[in-house]
Amino acid sequence: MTSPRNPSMLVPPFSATGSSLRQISEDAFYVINEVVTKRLGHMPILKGDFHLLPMKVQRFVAEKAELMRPRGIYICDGTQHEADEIIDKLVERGMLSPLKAYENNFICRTDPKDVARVESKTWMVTPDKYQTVTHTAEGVEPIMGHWMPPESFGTELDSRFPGCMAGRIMYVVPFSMGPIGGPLSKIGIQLTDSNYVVLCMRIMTRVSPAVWDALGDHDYVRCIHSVGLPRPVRVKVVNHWPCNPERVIIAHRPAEREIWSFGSGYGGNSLLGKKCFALRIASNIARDEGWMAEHMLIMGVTNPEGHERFIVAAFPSACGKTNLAMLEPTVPGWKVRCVGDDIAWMKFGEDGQLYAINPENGFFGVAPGTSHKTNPMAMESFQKNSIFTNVAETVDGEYFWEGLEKEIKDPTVEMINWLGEKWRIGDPGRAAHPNSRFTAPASQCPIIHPDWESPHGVPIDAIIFGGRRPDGVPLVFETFSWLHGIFTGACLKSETTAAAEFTGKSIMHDPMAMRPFMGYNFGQYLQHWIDLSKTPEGHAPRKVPKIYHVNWFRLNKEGKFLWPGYGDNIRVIDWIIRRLDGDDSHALKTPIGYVPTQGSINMEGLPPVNWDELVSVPKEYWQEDAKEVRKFLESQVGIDLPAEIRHELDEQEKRIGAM
Ligand code: GTP
Ligand code: SPV
Ligand code: MN
Repeated sequence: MTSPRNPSMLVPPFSATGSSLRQISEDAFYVINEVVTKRLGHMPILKGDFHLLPMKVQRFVAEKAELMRPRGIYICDGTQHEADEIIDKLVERGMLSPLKAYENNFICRTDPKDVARVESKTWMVTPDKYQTVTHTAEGVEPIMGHWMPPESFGTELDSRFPGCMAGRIMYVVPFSMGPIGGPLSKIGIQLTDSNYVVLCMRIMTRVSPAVWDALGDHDYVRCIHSVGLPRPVRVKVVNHWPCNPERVIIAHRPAEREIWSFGSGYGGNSLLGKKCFALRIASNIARDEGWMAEHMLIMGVTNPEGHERFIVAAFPSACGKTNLAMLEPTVPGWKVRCVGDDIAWMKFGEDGQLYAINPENGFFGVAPGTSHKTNPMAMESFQKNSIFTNVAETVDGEYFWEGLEKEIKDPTVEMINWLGEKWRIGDPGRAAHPNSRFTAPASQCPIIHPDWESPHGVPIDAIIFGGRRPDGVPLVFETFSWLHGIFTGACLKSETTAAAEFTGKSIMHDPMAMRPFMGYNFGQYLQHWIDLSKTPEGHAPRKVPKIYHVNWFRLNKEGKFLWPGYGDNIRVIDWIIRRLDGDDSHALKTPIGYVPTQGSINMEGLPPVNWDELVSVPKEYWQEDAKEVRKFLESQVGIDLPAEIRHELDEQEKRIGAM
């Protein structure tokens, strides 16, 4: 199938099914090294020394260059000098513009067709369908995992990748997820024809020649990305943002540790270290190696007595991870320090304690709603060296988005909105796209934890799940056990947000906040969680963290949030930490878990809060929920549902039935 947009793309000899996946064998590579070099002769090495790359990388690069036919190869070193060079070029071309009010900050607008992850075009490719998805009931489409058979994948690749970089530069980006060389870290190499992606990868991951040295005999994840618009371009490129929205595909081959992404330059579609590698591929590696790759923030919380605890929290996209990770406590004496805001890789140590690292190097955060009032630490993080995508820009060279109305110097100032139109506060339409983002180095966060780059990670004492739940779900509850906690995570639901392609609001299941990022069969994933709590023979007993559920988003009858949220969430964390410390005097047992008793959450200094509504566990709501959850787990997970979780389902149903 040739793309009507790109008639020039299908170049022989790449027309046969599966040829995009052709690999040069190691032996053959040595023999044809010269040939490869000759082939590469048509593609000048614009920067770096190809022959100094590890041999297996040379092979990967040569193979893919031959397939995608860029006009040159550029081996990135991740330096500031390199970034400056690329930025200058992009500014000249009009793709980036400097935000003059800050130091080294840039703004960019995408093609309005390329603004978020595209779940419907994101696939896992495995020989057996049930490696990717669960055995759902007859006629029920699985919502966790999106399977494509290898044969179709070959065809899809062949209709896109051959010649797809024609006339563009192929950047080779060596990166580490986690501190370079760390025991929990992993290496990736991304090939991309997007210089915006190069700039963002440099912020979001550790891009450095040191990665080549760390690689040694280790495996690495092969990341292949193209905006999918070879030159000469026969369509109008909008906002100097090349992409090919009709032809988008983001496909993962977990067994091969390989990611193929085509047609989009945006976020999780193109910064392949993030969701594609650190969650979908890494969850596969983690299962094989006995650890966990989760969609979780990591925070260190110090109480007024000076004792620090580390907590991870899994909320679906755009449900408050970045905000909680950098929370500025409204209660005196408390201190929060950020280890990570989106992804946690966790492993039980020899001492039986669970440790977590943040595999990322930066924040790719939701801009709207971020302000000095809601998240001052994020604001401080992006005052320099950051990239803003799809926000508005004032004539004074400042960024603007919904939520900054009260902080902007001149509220009547003229702006260019994310669509490139003149705009002022009060005008119809929006300043920024709801999924507009800032990309900022984590090291610039004033409260980044001193151990955030500790190669061994930080010790985790609690896991929190949460989502946007306008009705029925209390502010916080503690689950009864590790298994009940896993069950609660498996039943996680949230209102849809703009972080994916959804429009309109509805409550959707998002198990473990991993629905869009599930790398393998969800039943096996739950089993993996269960198995991890079991102590291997001859080892120190495993200490499993306590598991909680929070909901900052419950609404009153007028549709207003019942809880102030943001910095006041420390009050909930305080309760959680007192529970961890063994104080059980402040909790009421309900069928879904322990909820705080009145007075057990510090409300000092808060405007009046409707406590009863905030923490109630309404009988009708939960009886309905119990039915819905049974139907969900039975139809979606079916025979793959671990017996232990089925037991939790039965028990919770009984408890709710007896309400
Ligand atoms: P991803 O980067 O997509 O994974 O999102 P995230 O989970 O990091 O969400 P983030 O912290 O960026 O918050 C998303 C939106 O939720 C922002 O508009 C926030 O202002 C809003 N938000 C975050 N925390 C709270 C809260 O406690 N209460 C309320 N009402 N809104 C919140
Ligand atoms: C999310 O959607 O959970 C994000 C943004 O963190 S993206 O990187 O686009 O996936
Ligand atoms: Mn996320």
